[in-house]
Order: sequence, then structure tokens, then C-alpha cells
Amino acid sequence: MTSFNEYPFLKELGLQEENLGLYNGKWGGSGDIVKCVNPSNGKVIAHVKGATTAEYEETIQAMLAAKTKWQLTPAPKRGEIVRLIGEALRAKITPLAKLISLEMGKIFIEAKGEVQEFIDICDFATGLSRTINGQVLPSERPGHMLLECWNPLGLVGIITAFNFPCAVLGWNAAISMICGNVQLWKGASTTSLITVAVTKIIAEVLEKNGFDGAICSTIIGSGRTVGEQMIQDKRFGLISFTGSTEIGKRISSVVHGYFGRTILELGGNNAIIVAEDANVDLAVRACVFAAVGTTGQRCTSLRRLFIHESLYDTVIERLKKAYSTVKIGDPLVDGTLVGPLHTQSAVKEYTEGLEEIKKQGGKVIVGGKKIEKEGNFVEPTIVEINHDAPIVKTELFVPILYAMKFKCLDDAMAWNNEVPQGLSSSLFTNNQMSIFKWLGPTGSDCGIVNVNVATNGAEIGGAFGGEKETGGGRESGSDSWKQYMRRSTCTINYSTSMPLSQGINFDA
Ligand code: UN1
Repeated sequence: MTSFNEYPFLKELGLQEENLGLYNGKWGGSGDIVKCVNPSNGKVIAHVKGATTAEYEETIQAMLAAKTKWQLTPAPKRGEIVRLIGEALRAKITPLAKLISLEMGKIFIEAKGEVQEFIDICDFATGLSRTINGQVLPSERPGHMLLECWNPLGLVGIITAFNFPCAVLGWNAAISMICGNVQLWKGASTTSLITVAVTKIIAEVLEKNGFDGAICSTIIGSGRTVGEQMIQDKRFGLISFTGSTEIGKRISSVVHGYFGRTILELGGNNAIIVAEDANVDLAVRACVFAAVGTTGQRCTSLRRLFIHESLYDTVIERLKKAYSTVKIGDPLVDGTLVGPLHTQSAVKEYTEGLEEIKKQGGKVIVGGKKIEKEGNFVEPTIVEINHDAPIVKTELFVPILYAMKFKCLDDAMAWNNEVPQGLSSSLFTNNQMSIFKWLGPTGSDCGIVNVNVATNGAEIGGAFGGEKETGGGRESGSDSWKQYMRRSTCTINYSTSMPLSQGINFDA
């Protein structure tokens, strides 16, 4: 027995109690069965049948067969398909967001925001499909032209994490599609129902418009096997991976071992600095959203808070007050601000993390307990700890915030940079000198460097990703599209003579 029938929106998404977890133009899946579990109560919602090794190979063959036609389809036509995917998502935003709340655990308004990110990147990619361009450069030779041509990579593998089970596929797939690639998506196995629902929306658009569904293939596997197959498969021109630094390291060593390309969006350890001259109202609101939103399970979640000593007590008091009013519970219920952690193992990470924090001198000032009821609920927590305690340098993917006091802004900027990760960071200040220092060479070393804005909630228009152990990749907006294409530098001689570059004379 599953709880499937309790949620009518699942049928609106074309889901059933038993679903197939492979799509490559046709639906299939004769591998292991994945249980889709509700993190709010531990009950099984539905089942998804994963794919076998043989089905993986069939899928690659289907993608290869679809590749040429798609590559030769004009980019603006590909953009039109992406626009229609955006429209289809708009039509299903409510049931899809409800499913995200149900299976992933984030609250409904954040889930809706996640689908909105996919819709926004579809709009962005549609426009981009008419503007992706190469440069024309001056040639040093008379009668010659020097230019850049961008062409698709061919096959792209997209491996996404449980915490953004819909939007991160969008960031990659919308851009990759207008670039002319065919892609294979492997979502996290704990969000398999979302993967199936999103795939159904995309597949319907492709099929209705006469395109081969294999352009956007999806594969669900129960263990690590499918992911391993993908990263070892040299037929992929690019593997885009979002997830832990540990798995990212393995992917990097395998894929770069055969000179394949990667986009890696790995762990963060994001900080906010509240400077002496900060607007405290803004800072407190940003910190609560960044630390508590998505139950601390965004890669951009706030982990470290550096507060100037003159504001420390005020900010902490206000945070304590805000934390005490935050409603924890069912993410589908109006007014809830904190849903459950995604899995039991995340609850373990939370409780064991707190034990270790205490051992390293940390003092819990808010929260600190697992909530004793069904589901994976924990209290959002604030801990006072020294900035150089070893645990502060690791990423715990749970709502634990480290609060630290500083005297001198330069120290706080150095502390921001002293961790191995480099995703997101923000400085709250009204001082223009501090702002520009923060953005400059001795400021934040992260991929996202904000001012008076939370560490999370990035817009799709900018490139998203980070430095150091965050992996260096960039997804979504700006010129991220370049990573999904190969660049040819082309010299064309339109004269009747053959001058050589660098003035070389080579007459034989
Ligand atoms: C992630 O957690 O993997 O900036 C992505 C944000 C969201 C995306 C987070 N736009 O918080």
C-alpha cells in the first residue's frame, strides 16, 4: 500500500503508483524498483522502475540516432522548443511544486520558486538561441578573415542532486538544448518521482512537435551504477554534475582522465559578513532566509555568520527571536517555513554534527534538537564557535549556522576565504570602500559575491557556480552556454595569394 491516492495532484502530472524510470523516446525500465518516500512521514508515495545496463546502452544508441537532426535544426527553432517547454511548465507549476514539496521536502513557495527558475531559464535560453555568437577578429594577413564558430558537443550528461530536483536540470538542459546537444539526465534516486514528472512534461513537448524524445533522455538507477556508467562513457562531450565535493572529485578524476569536459557544482560553505555600518534589518532578514530556507539544504545556504562586535548582541538577539517564530512542519501546509530534512541520513548528519561541534568548543544558542515525531524534522540551530574550529571548514548539509564575532573587517574577509569551498558570500555594509574591496582581488574568493543580499536565491541570468572545492563550473546564465559547445577558430583566405602569418617566407 502506498499513500499515492492521498495526493490528487500526482495524477495531474500523469504519475501512477508504479512508474517507469527510463525515457529515450520510449518509456522503459526493467531494473530495480526505487521507493519514493515522503520525508514528512516516512511513508512510500509511489514506486519507480529503474533501468538496466542494457537499457543504458539502448538509450545512448537512441540519443546518437537523434543527434544529427537536432544539431542541424536551426538554433532559433531549438529555442522555440525550449520556449514551449517553459510554457508547459507554466501550465503545471502548481502540481509540480506540490510534488517537489511532497518528495523533496521543501516548502511549497520555495518549490514553486524552483519551477519558476526552470521557466525563467527557458525564456533566457529562447532569447539566447538567437544571440549565441562567435567573434570576428582582425587577421594579420591581407585578404584573410579570422573568426570563431561554435558548434554543439553532441551528447551531454546531466547529473543532479536531490535539493534542486527540477531547476538544476533546467539550468543545464535549456541551455544545452539551444546549443544543439542531446542529453541524458540522471536525477537523484531519492527524487525519482519528480524526475519522472519533469521528464513527462519535456517529452510531451518534443513528441507533439515532431522531435525525437531521445533528445532529452532520462535514466533512473537505484544505486551508483548508472552514474558510474555515464562518467566512464567517452561518448559524452560533457558531464555536468551537481552534488558533493567527494563525488565531484571522483567524477573529475575519471572524466578529466580521458580529457572529457565537466561542469562541477559542488559543496559550499557560505558566509555573510555583517559590518559595523550594516543595515541590521536587512541583514537579519537575509540571514534567516539563507540559513533556514530549504531547511539549510541549498548549496547556497548560509553556514557561517561573521558579525562585527558592536552589533553582535543585537543581531544574535534578533535572530533568536526570528528562529523562535519559524513554523516547522508539513511543507505543503500554508504558513510552514521549515520542512523536514530530505532523508534519515541527513538527520544523522545533523545530530552527529552537533555532537562534534560541541566537542570542538561550539555552544548551541538556538535549537539543537531533533524533533521527536514522525518524519525527518529538526530544529534550525545557531551555534557560537571559533572561526578556525575544523568543523567550520566542512559543509554540513543541514540547518546549523555558526555565529562568530569580529573586530576588523579585513579579518572577516580573510575568514570568508579560509575554507576549502568557494561558492557564495555576502557582505552587509553601507560603505562603498568596503563594497569595492569585497569585489576586488583581495575580497571574497567565491563564485558568488553579493552585497546586502542573501547568499542564496541567485537569479538565473548570472553564471552560477563557485571556486576551489566548489568545482569551478558555471551553470545557467551569462556566457555559461560556451561550456556546452566547442569553439573552432577559423581562418579564411579570400585572396589569390598565400601570405603566411608571422611574415614567414616558405617558398619551396
Ligand atoms: C543549489 O542549491 O544547488 O541560489 C542551487 C539559489 C538557487 C539555486 C540553488 N537559485 O539558492
